[in-house]
Amino acid sequence: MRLSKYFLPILKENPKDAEIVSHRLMARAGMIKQQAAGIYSWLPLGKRVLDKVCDIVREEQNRAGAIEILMPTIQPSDLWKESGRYDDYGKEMLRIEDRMEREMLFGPTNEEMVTDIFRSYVKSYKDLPLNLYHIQWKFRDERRPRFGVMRGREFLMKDAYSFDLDYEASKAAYNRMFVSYLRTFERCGLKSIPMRADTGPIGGNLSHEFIVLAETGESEVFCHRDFERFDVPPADVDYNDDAVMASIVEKWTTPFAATDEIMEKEEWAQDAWKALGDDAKVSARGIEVGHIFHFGTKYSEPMNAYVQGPDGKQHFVSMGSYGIGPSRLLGAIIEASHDENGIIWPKNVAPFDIGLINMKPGDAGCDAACEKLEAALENAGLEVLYDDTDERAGAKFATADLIGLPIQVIAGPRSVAEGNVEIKIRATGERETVSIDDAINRLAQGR
Ligand code: 5CA
Repeated sequence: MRLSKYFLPILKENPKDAEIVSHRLMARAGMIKQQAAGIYSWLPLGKRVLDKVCDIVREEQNRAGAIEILMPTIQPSDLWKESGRYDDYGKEMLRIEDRMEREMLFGPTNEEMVTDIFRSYVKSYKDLPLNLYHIQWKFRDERRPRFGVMRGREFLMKDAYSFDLDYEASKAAYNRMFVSYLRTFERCGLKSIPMRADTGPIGGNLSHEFIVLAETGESEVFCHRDFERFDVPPADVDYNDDAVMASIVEKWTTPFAATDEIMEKEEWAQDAWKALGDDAKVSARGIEVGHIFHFGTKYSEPMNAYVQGPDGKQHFVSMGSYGIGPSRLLGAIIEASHDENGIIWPKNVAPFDIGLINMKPGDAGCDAACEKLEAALENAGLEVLYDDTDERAGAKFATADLIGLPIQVIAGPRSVAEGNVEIKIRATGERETVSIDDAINRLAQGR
């Protein structure tokens, strides 16, 4: 992609209301534009990263056996009246009336709708287990939308819903999602810690939040230092083996970890925290990037979602729901990975792999070198953003650091005359002069 033909509206100033670094950097790097409180347009650079995060989320959901569907953003109120949540949800729910004066709403979550899909088609335990997910925009009329995409009113959510015959099977489904979350966040370049959590309006009595530690996190969290050295399960972990899944969950839930809400409410948590030695204690702020719930028959009973069991009797299905906020994840990734000059994208979610900087467009040598590099790197399957604009070199460097592509390749007239370019690693600032052919070979091979 040539920058001269791209749409990358860089801002020089920080937006006034941007309290945290990820919000400032996303706005300045031309990733998002606020349209109303907590409502954003996604500009090309932001959209690319959002898509990459969604691809990772999708791959890991599929790997764990979940099946993708797409439910609408607008829902009829009837389903929510069946579950009893239409009144419970209060002002966070955006209620809409259509032209026939029917009560509709912009979905804040989809437990009711997916339960309706399930009960319409599934009648036998033989069709279980089933886990359906979608990645869709949600709306919650948050009292205090803030921190950019981190606490939006309109935000993207991956929400999965599992259906099983009984508690045991449902717990196995919960464990599969638990493991897939560890993998998902790690692939996004984040270390997440699962913590016992409050269930709020979703309900149920078993729930974990996946928390990324960051100074600007909204919740205060408490956990054991052991988490720092835990390895995330590999891609070929066997999701079909319930015992393997249970042992991973056991490992990751044994050291103490809890959010402030749990600490306030539960005496056992306060006692467990007090019992920890000072050197084992990590008390920090964290960002909730995922939240999983087991709530059994909370929705299946009032909504009559049951299957015929092996005993010939009808059983209300046991359910769980599993959320990730891809839009919030972008903020969390930037909070965890930036410096004073801008964003530092982890490789897997970077909007482009390489920023190619032509320091003197119009110079025959620079143009030829850049064109050669652009073509060769793209042929090798790398995504290149080629800065062929007439900006000053200083402004180009500042933009490259701000948008945070992992590698910069810099072509200036003097080095190009000697057949060389400079490679700069964004994360470390390391620079190296190499021949153009070496640069192509090394970058194409990912070295
Ligand atoms: N139905 C359940 C799980 S599918 C549910 O709604 N869970 S939730 O309320 O915890 O939200 C799931 C995830 O969505 C959160 O972990 C968070 O990553 C994201 N999320 C929730 N509210 C917001 C918000 N206002 N802005 C951005 N992301 C949000």
